[in-house]
Amino acid sequence: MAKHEELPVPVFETLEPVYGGGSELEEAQLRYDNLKSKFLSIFGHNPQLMARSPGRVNLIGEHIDYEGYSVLPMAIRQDTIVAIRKNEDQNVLRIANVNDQAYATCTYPADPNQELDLKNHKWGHYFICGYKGFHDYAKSKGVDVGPPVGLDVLVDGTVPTGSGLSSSAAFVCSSTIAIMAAFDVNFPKKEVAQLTCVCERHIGTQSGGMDQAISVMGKAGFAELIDFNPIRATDVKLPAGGTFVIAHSLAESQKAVTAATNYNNRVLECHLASIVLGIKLGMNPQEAISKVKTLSDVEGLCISFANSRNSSDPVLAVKEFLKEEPYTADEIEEITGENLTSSFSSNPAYLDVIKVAKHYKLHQRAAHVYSEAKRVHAFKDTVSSELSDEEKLKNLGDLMNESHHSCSVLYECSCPELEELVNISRDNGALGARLTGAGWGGCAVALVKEDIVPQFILTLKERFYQARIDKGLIKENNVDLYVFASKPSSGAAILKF
Ligand code: NG1
Repeated sequence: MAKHEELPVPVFETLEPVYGGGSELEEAQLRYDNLKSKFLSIFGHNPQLMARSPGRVNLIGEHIDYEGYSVLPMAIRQDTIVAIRKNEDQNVLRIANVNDQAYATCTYPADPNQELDLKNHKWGHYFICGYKGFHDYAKSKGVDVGPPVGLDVLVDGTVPTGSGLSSSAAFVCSSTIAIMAAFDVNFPKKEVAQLTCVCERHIGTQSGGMDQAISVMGKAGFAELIDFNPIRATDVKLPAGGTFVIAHSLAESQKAVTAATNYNNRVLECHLASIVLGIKLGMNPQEAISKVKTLSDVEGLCISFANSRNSSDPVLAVKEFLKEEPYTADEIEEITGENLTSSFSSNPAYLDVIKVAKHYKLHQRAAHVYSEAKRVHAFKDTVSSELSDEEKLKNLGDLMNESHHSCSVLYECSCPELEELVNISRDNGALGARLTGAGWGGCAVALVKEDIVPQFILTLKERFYQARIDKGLIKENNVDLYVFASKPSSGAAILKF
């Protein structure tokens, strides 16, 4: 039997296989009906098909996907649906949103080689990432999709934006899959995961691939251990009796806008840490600059060093060879023998980071990455161990707490609102709680025993959200959009009714 990741994106004619039954199915039915009738009234014809791709919550393994390490997320029920139709009469891409108050219709040329104007950020840019990505990939595979044609597109998203739940990947993946299906193509899921990871980088972030992989390959009832190079998904059945509660800190993390000081800054710090470690562990500086890209590239050298001290922990090399005080650019250039700007002249995202960075915390970032990578495997091993469900849940909670500490102290990607939320969660019965996704705002995820979930959510409402409702930050009737229990949901699908 073909492996899960080698299968094409599934095509369904009904909504049940995606949304199950009950109230979720009813809600979904309403959304699809609404999408279809709006499409008709905006564009004057029915959509050819629809594609949906979900958001995700990462359970453990933060900021390590771009370093080549496995992560353990699950798909959530919130998703983005893209309705699409080829329009040969118009040579433009017309991208509308059901929420037209917040997202005005965008128009782009049909040329797949167009460049995105990143200084003028528009929500439709994410669709164009998928559009460019599909065309580039089809070309690289020798698939002839004919000359560019116009597309009419209507989008409906329920993944809260800037929340660390991957609204961007849900949008890029559903767009790419809708475009792919509109051109009568269906690549295997692992190829879609890879191409969407690469094409989302057109938006300016150096995305690692976790979000697209889980969005495309998620499975109802399972979290997934996602490995990279090559991309692979392994089902992880979570122990009975525990539920993940997702809670929004209400601090919005605008990843594309803050990339130079936050997300891409950390990617560059890890890259620099790996080059410096490579050199300290015997590599020639030129070779390190040209060959070493990630901390996983030098993990073998770090482990060999650790072995000489009767350990297998790469963090030992970090402690030995990377100083705790931040490095200045001059200090790094002295080690590498090359100017930072010329080392990374082909990477505009890095150049933006270098322009504004005061210093680089190599020790802390590398210590986080190596220790977090280990926690992912400890999490997976706990789940498949012989322990009782009760013991498993306790251990998973402890690992989540350790992960949060590392994100907060070593990776510095938390914020006061997330700290408050995590502390309230732990004080009120969570077995573990941590920020999820990129951080600097967005959501926390807490592991909570099933029987206390309603009480737990109520307490969060009282202790965290009420004050924010009083300040007018959110509306009382909307609070369920910001705090909810989540089950592992299904991945991307094409819907042809
Ligand atoms: P979110 O939380 O969706 O911004 C980002 C990256 C992931 C991963 C996490 C941190 C993108 C699209 N996603 O996720 O690849 O690096 O941060 O673990 O850039």
